[in-house]
Amino acid sequence: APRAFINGISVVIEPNDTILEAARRAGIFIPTLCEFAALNHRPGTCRICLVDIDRADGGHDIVTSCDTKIEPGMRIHTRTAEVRRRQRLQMELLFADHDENCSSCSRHGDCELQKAALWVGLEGSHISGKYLADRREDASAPAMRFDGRKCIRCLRCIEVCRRVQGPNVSALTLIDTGTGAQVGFRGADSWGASDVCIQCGQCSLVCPTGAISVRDQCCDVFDLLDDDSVTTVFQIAPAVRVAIAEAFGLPPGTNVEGKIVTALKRMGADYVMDTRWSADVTIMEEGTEILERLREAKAAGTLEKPFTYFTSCCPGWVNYVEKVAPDMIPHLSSTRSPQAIFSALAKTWMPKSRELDPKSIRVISIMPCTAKKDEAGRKLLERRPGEKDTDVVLTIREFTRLIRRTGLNLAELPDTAFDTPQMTLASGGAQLFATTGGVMEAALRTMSAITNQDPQPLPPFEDVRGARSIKETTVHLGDLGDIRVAVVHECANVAKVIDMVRKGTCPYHFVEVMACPNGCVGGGGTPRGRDIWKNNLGARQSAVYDIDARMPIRASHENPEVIRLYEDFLGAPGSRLAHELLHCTYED
Ligand code: HC1
Ligand code: SF4
Repeated sequence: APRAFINGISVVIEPNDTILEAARRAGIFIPTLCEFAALNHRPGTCRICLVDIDRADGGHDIVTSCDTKIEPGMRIHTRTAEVRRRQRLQMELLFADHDENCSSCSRHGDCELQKAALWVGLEGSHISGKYLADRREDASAPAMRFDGRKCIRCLRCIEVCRRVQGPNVSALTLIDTGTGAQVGFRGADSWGASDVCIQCGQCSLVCPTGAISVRDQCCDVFDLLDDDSVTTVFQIAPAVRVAIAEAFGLPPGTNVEGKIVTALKRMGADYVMDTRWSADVTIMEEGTEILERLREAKAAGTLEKPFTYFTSCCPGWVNYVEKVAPDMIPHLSSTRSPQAIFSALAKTWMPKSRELDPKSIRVISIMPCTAKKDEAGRKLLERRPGEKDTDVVLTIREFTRLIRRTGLNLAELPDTAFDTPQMTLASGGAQLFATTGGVMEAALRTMSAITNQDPQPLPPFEDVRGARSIKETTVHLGDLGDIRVAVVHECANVAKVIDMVRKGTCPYHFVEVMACPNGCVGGGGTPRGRDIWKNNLGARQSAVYDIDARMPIRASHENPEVIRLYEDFLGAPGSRLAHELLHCTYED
């Protein structure tokens, strides 16, 4: 195989290798900043990854290693005095146009720019902030925040948005030119006015600095915890327990459910409960809704040419439908998400069954998701004008800050059980919600048990497991016969399905869509870091399947605390009260 020499070490060259790629394969470190391997992104804008190449005439070329092809016989040096001098200069120039206000930055303690400064041995930032261009700050969006004075124009955010959510979203774009060049919002003056951004937060996961962050609501939660007249009810999303570990130095996928409960109890939480319980309720409502539609179609003889129904628990996907594919609104299930169902019942059933003052209750959800903040603010989910069922949503990253601000280290905490089986006890199916394919698998367990009158827990629906972008399977549902379903994650992949629905050629009766990579375990509110994005999702997904396999109840309809909800309060799935509290309409 052809070879070259880096720092005197002979390295193998693969076709089309850049110097950076060959170096990495050989375990030789070159500092980089704008480059992002998981997106195959190397815009060459930061110019930190400089190396020195010996020329045949005895001279030297200093080049960027991320976009320079490595040639056989090349002699490359990564740490010459000249390379280090230029890297430091490059770094100083980046800081000249950076608001280096680290103490209040969202990236404090976890900043790629600071890391790069360390790598190049920055000695002093003599011109830091001296040439700060007039860049915007934007706090107009429900979840996402932009601070252009922290942006280093690596363009990762623009790339991740286009790649994950597709060209119909592509909400971020480069505006202006020269020194004024900055990230802006396609077709809009502000983030809040964007009619394509779905608030999924993927951009915040890849941003190297504090330029893109999430509205921080930690203080809102401390205020509620401090207020003696308030009953705080926390709900923990299915994905949170397996997606926070990295933030406290634990291996990805570690289940820290019991530690989360301990942390919240030490903060003074009144009730710590589980969104998985309401995920089981979602399955009861959605399953009943879909089965009813399928029975109607069978009676009308139209089952062969299905009317496709989509799940509606992912708020990024719901935003996508409303913003870029509103003709799909009639295809969305009317069932609210588990977050919204939990909150509606915490404000209605819970005070009744526990003799609490409903006015004292505040619901705080801990979510892997940024778009859940947006969902919580939806007008169409208000029972009375201005009254929100979900009071505050904290992403995992905010929750991490909340824990640190309380002086706790999650990794060292003992386990505590959730408060109560009521509004907590869950099936394995509910845990599956955290991964792509999980809502579908949970729904299939219940729908097939009901229609096939099979009391046994079902084997795994292997075809909807894993991380392929589109998965499909056929299930036999009693006298309804064979029903076709599909599972999609990342909105970029859903365009094909929508296209088929529009053309009348879609073969699926029921489709699950999650906007984020691998579903909620890859949500925009999960721990961020260059080596985390996409790389840790497999471990989190396996943890989800593992928890499900160990749970005593596997299917939503077998959950005694769900059965009790219907006996005690709602009557039956799809009842009038269930419709009033657990279903919704969408914004046309
Ligand atoms: Fe999700 Fe859901 S699974 S959307 O991915 O349906 O956020 O975890 O809480 O609501 O249950 C997120 C996760 C979450 C809802 C549930
Ligand atoms: Fe400091 Fe990094 Fe924030 Fe810039 S982005 S202010 S360097 S912590």
